[in-house]
Amino acid sequence: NFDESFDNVLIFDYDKAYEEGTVGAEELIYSDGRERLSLNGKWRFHVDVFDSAIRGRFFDEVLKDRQGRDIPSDFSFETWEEVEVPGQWNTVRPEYALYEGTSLYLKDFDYSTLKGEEKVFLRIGAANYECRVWLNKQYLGKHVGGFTPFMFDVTHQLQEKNRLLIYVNNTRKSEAVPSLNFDWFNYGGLTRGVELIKVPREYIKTFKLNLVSDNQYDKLELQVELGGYIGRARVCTLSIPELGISRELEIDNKGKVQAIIKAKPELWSPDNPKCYQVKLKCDEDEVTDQIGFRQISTSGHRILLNGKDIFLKGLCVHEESPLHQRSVSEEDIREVIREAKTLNCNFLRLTHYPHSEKMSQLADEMGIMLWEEIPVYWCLEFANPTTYKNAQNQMRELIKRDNNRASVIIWSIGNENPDTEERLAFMSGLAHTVKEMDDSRLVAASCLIDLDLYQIKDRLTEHIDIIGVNEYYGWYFRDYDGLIKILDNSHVDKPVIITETGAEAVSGRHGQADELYTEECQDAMYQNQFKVISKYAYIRGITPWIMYDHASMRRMSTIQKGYNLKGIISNDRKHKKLAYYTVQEFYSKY
Ligand code: GCB
Repeated sequence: NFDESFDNVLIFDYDKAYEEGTVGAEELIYSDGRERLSLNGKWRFHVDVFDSAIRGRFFDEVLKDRQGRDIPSDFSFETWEEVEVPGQWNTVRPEYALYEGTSLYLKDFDYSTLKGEEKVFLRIGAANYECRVWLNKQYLGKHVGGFTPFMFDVTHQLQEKNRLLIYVNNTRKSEAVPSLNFDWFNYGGLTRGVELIKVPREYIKTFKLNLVSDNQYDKLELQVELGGYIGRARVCTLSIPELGISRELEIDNKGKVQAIIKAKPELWSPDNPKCYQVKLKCDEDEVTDQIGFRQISTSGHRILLNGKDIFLKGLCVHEESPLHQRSVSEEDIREVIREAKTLNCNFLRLTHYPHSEKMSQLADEMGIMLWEEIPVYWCLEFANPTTYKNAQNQMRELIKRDNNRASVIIWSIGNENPDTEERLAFMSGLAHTVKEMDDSRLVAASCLIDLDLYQIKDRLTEHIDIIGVNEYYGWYFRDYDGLIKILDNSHVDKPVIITETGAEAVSGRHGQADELYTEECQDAMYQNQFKVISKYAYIRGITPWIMYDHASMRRMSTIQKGYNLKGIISNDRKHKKLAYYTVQEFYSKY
């Protein structure tokens, strides 16, 4: 059978390579200062429900049988439709709105051939969910996980005329992260940008610069790792002109730099989002970035930013444009942050997966603290080692991407997961991974309440710095007595953030406060919640659910009509519900 023989070759070999970490595992710090070629814009596109293109080896372009004889084919790339990258296929045509499966993207582009010993990486900002890539008919590898960037070294595949073919499949799977059931829209496709990045033979692979942890304010810690290291570069130069820093630092024989540099930067905070122009040069490679410096820590029930007690005044937000798209523009993101600041927020919880890197860059610039999360959401196959590896990989890719962003103060390892032995091992493992990679931020998760004992109770809390609590008193539970009982009964030794609370309101629907789905009902819930929550000193932040109404495939129902309506602003961002003003006023008092 033609189809099956190719399935075996393709699926078996590539999965094994992925398992061994030999494909899709390239790493390169993302920053300005390098030669890049954007491949964004118009691509050709083909929905492929039965994977015919892969089975039929479209990427070979000439179809042959096993004996090498031509076989008739009925396809031509020229006839594929045109789509925009970044984007999602769901908005291309009404027929694709709820499509979950395979699609193929094709881009032809020219590249001037490499003269010296440079390397070129192909970087895909995000592809939801599984992605396989061919360049000039050669298979580069696959990536799993819909929200983090990944790279391939394409130095040897690049030609003057190039054809890039990308398979993206957003089928929900039990073993995936997230798994089968989640409350947001499963957009499919190349949802973030695609580009080529050129680097010299020895290049800066990773670099991290932050204030030395342990609440010190006069020392920076620099960690650099070079890629392709052959011992040519002996030193790298760090410059931060505004701090009068220009330091040559020695590279060790493994191509690494670890240095402590005396400096007393002005501290970053939402009120003073001070960032410094930083340049790092190693031989021929040079990267530049805007970096802010701050300390974040906890002490008992308190959260300390630069040593000072803060209350996190936030909101949850999904990544979705007002046009019902996952791919968001810079202006869309600026609008979110501006709106949050108008609401007197100093914090946003980016749910439930990594948002675009543009968000954390702009949060640095505009001054808002962030909670970043991976989609370890509800039930996963916690006992499945492949699922763990996948979640861990998504966490690592996110940390590597944003480790120089001052705005990111919390890494969240998950949301509302059942308290089983397998889940505890899985998530405490993730907490450990985070701590190992980054001691300059806090680890959190939205944990569990025991509804029999009326207590915040979750074994995971031992492994994290901040306890998130999602509770929907006033909505899923209509009264507030339970909430008061829980908060009275809970003896936590760490700061708690109410990471979710909310109620549904159809934008513009009015009625009595006890009439469900009206703005008055939603608003009453907010007023009651704030009254209760503000009495508990161990609660050090709130991020109600949610800033904007958002699309969700599991809410195809009478009133919700495909949307989670708990936004305090409508999905098109045009209408502010009554609760908006209650949040704004409450936060103005802190
Ligand atoms: C939750 C989830 C969130 C949902 C929300 C809701 O607990 O964490 O993803 O959208 O409740 O509206 O039910």
